[in-house]
Amino acid sequence: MMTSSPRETILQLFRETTTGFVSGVRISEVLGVSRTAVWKQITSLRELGYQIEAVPSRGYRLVGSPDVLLAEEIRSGLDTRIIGEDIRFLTVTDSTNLQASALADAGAAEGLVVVADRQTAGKGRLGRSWVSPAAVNLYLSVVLRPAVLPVEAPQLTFLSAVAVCRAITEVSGLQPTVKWPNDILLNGRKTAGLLNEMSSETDRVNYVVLGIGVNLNMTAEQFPTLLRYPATSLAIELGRQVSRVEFTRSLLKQIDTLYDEYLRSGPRPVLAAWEEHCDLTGKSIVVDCQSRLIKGIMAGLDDDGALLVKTPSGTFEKVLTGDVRPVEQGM
Ligand code: BT5
Repeated sequence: MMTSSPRETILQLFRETTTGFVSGVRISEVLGVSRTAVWKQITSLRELGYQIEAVPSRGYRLVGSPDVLLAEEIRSGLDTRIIGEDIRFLTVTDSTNLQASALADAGAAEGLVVVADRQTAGKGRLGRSWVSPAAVNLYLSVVLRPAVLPVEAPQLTFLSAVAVCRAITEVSGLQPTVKWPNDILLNGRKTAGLLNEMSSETDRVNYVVLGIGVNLNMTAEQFPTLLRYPATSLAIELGRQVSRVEFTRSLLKQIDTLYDEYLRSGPRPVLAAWEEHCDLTGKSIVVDCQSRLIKGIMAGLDDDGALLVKTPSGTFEKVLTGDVRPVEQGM
């Protein structure tokens, strides 16, 4: 069962009221605390940016809510089975992946979500970093404990990618594309990155952390000048801000649905959904594998998430790591 914090309960009472007002007496009855304790909770909500009026003899009225990724905001109306029963919001942290891994090592249950307003050491792949300014984006990690072999765990990267694409479309109407293995693009520019990390033994996964960074309301000035790929945010593409809370709720719902499907039907439906979002499927590509270049037609994904490239001689090459780019006309 989910347990509600006093703040969460008060926000719920505001949501349920038909008159707009919730009396102090009612809050103190529901929480089972004194009127002074109620006042302290109202003050703490105000400090977070909630605008709450106190009207004598009528009670409290909520007149404005901030777009803060508080667990109670995300959970409100979140209809999921596994994901998000336990949500930890951190105003600032090093990396949500590090925090989620530490909690998973300490025994956290499947479905735990760690979300931060800002990261000081946001991680990309291969020791790279993820730019994570405050108040604009989403930095989130989910702990899963699937009963799969360690070699199968990379399939979950594609699950996160499809979930992010669907959440973007649900919240903004935009149609993202994916780039193997872990990028989500809008108009060819990177708008989200994924970093899945795993703890495993030889033949079993202890846990997987799905790390997801989405540029939601970041402005062009907030991007560093030197990035590996051109980057963008939903707000830049849309010309308006999006609600971080609404996006997060949509994302968790999508992850929940896809994970349920993954557990019941295996990886194929998720991999097929990813292939549908990939605009390079069937096109000529070059894969830079550091030591060599592979040229061919992008054929799709193998069951373990490896990239399949059909070479000019008709054979299939299976690529586990590399950087994909389209073959430009005239090359
Ligand atoms: C990724 O790495 O794309 C994985 C990013 C995962 C970030 C999330 S945030 C929540 C969770 N907690 C963490 O600590 N991490 C995860 P990679 O493919 O290696 O791309 C990193 C490269 O993208 C950097 O070297 C930059 O060039 C560029 N980059 C950095 N920050 C960016 C941003 N906010 N938007 C677009 N590109 C960025």
